[in-house]
Amino acid sequence: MFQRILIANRGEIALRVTRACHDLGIEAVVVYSEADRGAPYLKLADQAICIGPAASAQSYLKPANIIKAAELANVNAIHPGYGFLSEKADFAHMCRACGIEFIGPPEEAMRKLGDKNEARKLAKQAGVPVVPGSEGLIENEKEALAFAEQSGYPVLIKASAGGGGKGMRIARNDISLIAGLKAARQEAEAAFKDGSVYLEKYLEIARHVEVQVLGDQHGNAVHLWERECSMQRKHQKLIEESPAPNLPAEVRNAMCDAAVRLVNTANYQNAGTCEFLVDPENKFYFIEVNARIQVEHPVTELVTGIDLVCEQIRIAAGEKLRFEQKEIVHRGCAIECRINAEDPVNFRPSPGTITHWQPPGGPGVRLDTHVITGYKVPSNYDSLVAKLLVHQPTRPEAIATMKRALAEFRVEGIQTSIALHLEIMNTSAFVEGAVDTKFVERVLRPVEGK
Ligand code: MV4
Repeated sequence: MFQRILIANRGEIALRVTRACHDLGIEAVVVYSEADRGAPYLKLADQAICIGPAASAQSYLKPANIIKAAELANVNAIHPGYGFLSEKADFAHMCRACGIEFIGPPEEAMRKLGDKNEARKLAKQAGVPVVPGSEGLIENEKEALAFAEQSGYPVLIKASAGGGGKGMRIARNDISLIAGLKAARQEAEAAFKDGSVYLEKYLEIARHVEVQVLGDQHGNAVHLWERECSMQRKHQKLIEESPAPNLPAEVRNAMCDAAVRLVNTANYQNAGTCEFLVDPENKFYFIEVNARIQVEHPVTELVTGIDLVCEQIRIAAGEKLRFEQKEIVHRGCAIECRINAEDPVNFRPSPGTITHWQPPGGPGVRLDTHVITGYKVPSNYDSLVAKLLVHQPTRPEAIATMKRALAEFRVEGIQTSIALHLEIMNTSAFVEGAVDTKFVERVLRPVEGK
């Protein structure tokens, strides 16, 4: 097992990984930018090293700075958390080339799955259903028009290198298809230096359900059931839960089995997530793989009792998975509300100093946060300040506990999404589990004229 790990991240996930290290008797070295200097969570690590100025591009996103810190602290491994360098195959390669284990998948699996067109090919190979789409990349307008002719509109243009909605365009006719093709290419070229795109039939109404997987270095892979992640706005998730409400058992089992087949086909290792769309007929379609630990991983920890970050570390250290599929039992219902420092009306970030912080607690409640009273939320990074989770035997009980916890939660000095979450918990469509990716704009913030 590793003696010392460097955590190449910040905020709540840096603290989450610090705690996993300490649970395993490993020293945690955390890095910080000048904007995070003096942050209270840094004191919980065994060592903290400054890696540069506030701008992510000059600190958390700078491989050379991270590796330098790792060599200075003489660590055995680097945990990238989520975001930042977590899905950069080049960074994983650099770490391992320097004799430092990257706590994540093999470089090859990251490269293959990071390319969404390649991931689609792998899924097909594994017998995993994908959204009807183009055979491969779209080279010209003629190919695009031919696919649209054959499948019918609407179609969705997707960037191979994309993710989280970047380089995506909906086309509802030939004109918008041709314009969208150009726009998506340009956006993807600018953002990822890769303008390649492919087409899918656009599913107007869909739920977003993802399956948590773990694979070890010895060819063993398991799933840890699913998370319903449809509650989002502008590609930022708001609420995640498990099990996915109103998902028939046979669909759920087939989706989880499909995720494991894909993991095996891709020779995937460590923690990962297979994302699916589920249409109104409960047909599921693979869309992409997230080759990292995700923000919402604690939802799965609550319903399975498995510490995913500890398992990531054990897997990277070469240990065999400690459980078989049949031993992974899903118990009860877990819900997570992402608490952001944001304006409740326009959802814009609301950074600043937290003058009062009174966290909720009690039975069935877990709060993952790096925040304490007096903490200053920097304006340089994303606005997540806490993840409020509940775990109860049934969904109605989980919702009741979430309402109790949200009502207890007091934050002053900044604006937060706490009230928004309370509103959602009191919305009948949410209570019924009638969620899809357009829930927020349709039910909560109906846009005039839409
Ligand atoms: C789709 C889709 C409908 N049809 N693909 C959004 C980001 C990327 N992860 C894939 N996304 C979607 N792909 C087809 N063929 C709808 C979305 C989508 C979405 C997916 C998951 C969560 C939120 C979403 C919000 C808008 C659109």
